[in-house]
Amino acid sequence: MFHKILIANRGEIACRVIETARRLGVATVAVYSDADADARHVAMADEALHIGGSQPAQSYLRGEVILRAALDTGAEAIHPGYGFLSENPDFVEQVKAAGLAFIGPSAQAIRAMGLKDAAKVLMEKAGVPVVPGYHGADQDDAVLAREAGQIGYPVLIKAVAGGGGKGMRLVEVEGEFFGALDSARAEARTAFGNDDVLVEKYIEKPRHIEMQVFGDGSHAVHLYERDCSLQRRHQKVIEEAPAPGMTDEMRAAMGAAAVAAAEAIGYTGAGTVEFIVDGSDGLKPDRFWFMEMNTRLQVEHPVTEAVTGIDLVEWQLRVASGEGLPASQDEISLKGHAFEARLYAENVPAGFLPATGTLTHLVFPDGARADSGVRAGDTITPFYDPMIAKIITHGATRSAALRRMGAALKHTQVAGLVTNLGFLGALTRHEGFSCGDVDTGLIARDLVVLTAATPPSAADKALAALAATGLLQRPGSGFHIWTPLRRVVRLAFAGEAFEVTVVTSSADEHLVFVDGAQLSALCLRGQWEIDGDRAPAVAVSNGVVTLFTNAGLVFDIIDPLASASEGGATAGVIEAPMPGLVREVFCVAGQKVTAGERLAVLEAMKMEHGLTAARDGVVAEVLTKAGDQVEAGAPLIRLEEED
Ligand code: MV4
Repeated sequence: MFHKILIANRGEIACRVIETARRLGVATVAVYSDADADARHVAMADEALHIGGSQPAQSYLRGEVILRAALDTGAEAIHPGYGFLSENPDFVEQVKAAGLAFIGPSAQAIRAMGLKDAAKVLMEKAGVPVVPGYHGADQDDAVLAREAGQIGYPVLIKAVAGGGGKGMRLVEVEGEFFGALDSARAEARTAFGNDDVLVEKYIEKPRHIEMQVFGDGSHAVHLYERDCSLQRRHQKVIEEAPAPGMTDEMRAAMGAAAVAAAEAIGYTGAGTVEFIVDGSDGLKPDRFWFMEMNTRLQVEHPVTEAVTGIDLVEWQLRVASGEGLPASQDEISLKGHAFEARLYAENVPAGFLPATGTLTHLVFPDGARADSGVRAGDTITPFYDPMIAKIITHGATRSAALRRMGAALKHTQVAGLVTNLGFLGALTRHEGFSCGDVDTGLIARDLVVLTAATPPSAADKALAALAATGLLQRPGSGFHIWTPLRRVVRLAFAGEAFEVTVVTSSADEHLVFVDGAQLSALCLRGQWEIDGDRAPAVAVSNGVVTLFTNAGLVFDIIDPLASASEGGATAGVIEAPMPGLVREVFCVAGQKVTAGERLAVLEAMKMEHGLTAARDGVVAEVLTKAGDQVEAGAPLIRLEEED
């Protein structure tokens, strides 16, 4: 076993590898870019080296700098994670030429699977079923068109150097072929510098089922399948193991094909053989075809770990350090069911646009595994994949595991930026998905209902208002109000402003008026209840209130400190509606003031807020001065009683 390894990656996978290495007593070296100087993986590693600028090309793709870092720190091996250099055969060769181990496959195996056409030829020779089609060297337009006609429409044109849908075009009828061919070639040329294509019969309503394999260079085993059909634009959203509806016969056939594929290229390490499956009439052993092989550990590997009880990173370290396969096929068993949901910083209503920002709050629930590269306070930057975490649940059955996933997502708390948490939750409640009826078109077909936003209830708005004024955070804070105090709070949800009136009779009891409703807010033994219902957790930061319900309801505080006006006939009192620093006082005793006139400025929640007079009157007392730190409810200015 190695004594020290360098992880040539970042984010959750770097953290994940470090965790296993630490458990095995292997020292770790992290590398980081400018943007990742304070990242979690840097903090977790035993050593960390800066390798360059934030853009991947300036850091995580700089093989020579990373190799130098490994040599300088005495690392014996490099773990590439996924993405970046993980499938770069030249890097593999450089690592090995420097006398270090690459924790992954050989350069030859990566090259063998790098081009789809060559990979398919290899697979046919190995007896692995490949999709009916043409993957020859002759790229003449007329030849390709003739082949497409012989295959029979619909066909798929695919870039041989492609992956993840890039350079791929579906052609339904002959008349569309040449246009689609030009378009696919143009995209492939731009994306891969290689515009060779192949043509395949399009498998209608396909499922994406992949087999985890592990090889020691001569033999390979499989660790069962994963179903990754829940995708949006070729980005996996929720993955699961095993595949719904899988039969023993089908699994045996797919497992044998995957092992044959791995052994055909002398595969070493963790790999995934992807199949496209015609699930239109259930899973049949004669209806799956080789798609491609991913010569790396994949993002979704945790679901395989959950159902097999095997730590794939441990296997990677053990086999890369010279051990044989840690288990025989018979020793690998399947237990229960697992799901993985990919939690992303993305603006779902805006078409899943990647989002950036600082995580002001991030809490994962018990009962689920959460692989994350970030913590509360960290920033999701535009330089890298905006993944926040992978949430993994396991159960004895698919429904138990899915229920646990639904609960885990419900109790995942994220604030500070927009996420796809609501979308993930909606998927776990999707009827078709819930009963295992999955295919790669599911999300596209039901996107509208899956991305529908849940508007806040009156109780949600009431809770947000209490939080905005600081009253929620300070139940029983001991201040006494001699008369009920009335506050008007202005908030906005999804850009739509609304007002909430809070009438406070004690620190633990408020009446809240919103949307024409009157609600009671009570704090009993430290737990708030709105109209008798337990209130969800809340976070307030930077003028934003986040309710951790419905995947996170986010309210902007428009003016949390609208004038605190008097209820009843006694003199008006301007109070500090939340703890803060008195920045300025604009009035003195005896001064005439008018309703709405700004009398002081309080700095709270990193914002400055004007405190205004609720009515015309004369200042009776100024009870504070600039520089005072004041508690919520502290009286600051008192107006003379009205005649
Ligand atoms: C296919 C296919 C159907 N028939 N090939 C998508 C990217 C890469 N993994 C290969 N992919 C597919 N290849 C044949 N012959 C369906 C997919 C596919 C897919 C296609 C269109 C839209 C979404 C998709 C999601 C997963 C797989």
